[in-house]
Amino acid sequence: MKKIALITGATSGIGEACARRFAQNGYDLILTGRKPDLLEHLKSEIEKHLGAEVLTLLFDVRDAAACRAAVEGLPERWRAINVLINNAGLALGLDKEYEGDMEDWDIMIDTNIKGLLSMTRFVVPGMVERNSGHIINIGSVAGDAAYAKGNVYCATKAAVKTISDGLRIDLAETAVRVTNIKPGLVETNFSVTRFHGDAQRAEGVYKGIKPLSGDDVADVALYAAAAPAHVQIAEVLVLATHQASGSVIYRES
Ligand code: NDP
Ligand code: 8X3
Repeated sequence: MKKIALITGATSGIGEACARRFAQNGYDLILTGRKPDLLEHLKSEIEKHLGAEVLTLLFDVRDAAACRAAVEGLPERWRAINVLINNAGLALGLDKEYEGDMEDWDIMIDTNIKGLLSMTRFVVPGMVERNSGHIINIGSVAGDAAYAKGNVYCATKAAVKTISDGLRIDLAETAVRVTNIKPGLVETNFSVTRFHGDAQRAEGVYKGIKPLSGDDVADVALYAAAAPAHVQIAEVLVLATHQASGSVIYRES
């Protein structure tokens, strides 16, 4: 029986790259997202070309009841999840804290913190019962220290770090592992979303620097998952070579 990875937010960027990377390396996949066409397209492509079996689940991670129903409703064959990748997340806006959009704040907090917590709450008990499993949270360099106008997004990723650390403590008596991956600049749909669809402004974020790709982050996730059972990759900060921190980025002009 192949291992099973559940990936949230699999319809784009890092989540999509993790889907392909884990499929290439012997996992069957539970892929979750909000866009049915993209999910089904990814499922058929992976099943056809990468030989993995894929189950898709359509829900918004902000809806705790939907998260619960999705996990509790899994068919028997899919219940023993080996790896949970809490990837679904976003930044909205880049504004001074005292001028920020409060609706954007709610969406970031509800997705990046509460959505991740819901999935953890519903998937991890099964892992504890089986004394086997791995939770990989996609945090960010943004959680290490605030950067200008990053305020609430940075806070959500700082929360991901603390939530990962807390879970690792609570699971120390089990064989279940917890990894927090903290990428820097990754070229995905992230900045287009942050700037509410302004693709030109988003392009500027990656100007003069070769950013990471979703695949680069997926490689780190796979490395953590593939480590021997006694090795827990607790946290990884992964940056583009010309990025030194959330706010120090060297750009060629
Ligand atoms: P993308 O925008 O390319 O992908 C984000 C994915 O998350 C999409 O599939 C999106 O689906 C999904 N998603 C967002 N909100 C929800 C929700 N409420 N319910 C379900 N799915 C949701 O960005 P990335 O791949 O870059 O982002 C993935 C993760 O990586 C995020 O947690 C982000 O914070 C983190 N990260 C990104 C970095 C970067 O520079 N790109 C760096 C560090 C961390 P939909 O299209 O339906 O919104
Ligand atoms: C995404 C990385 O630095 O653009 O978490 O916020 S950053």
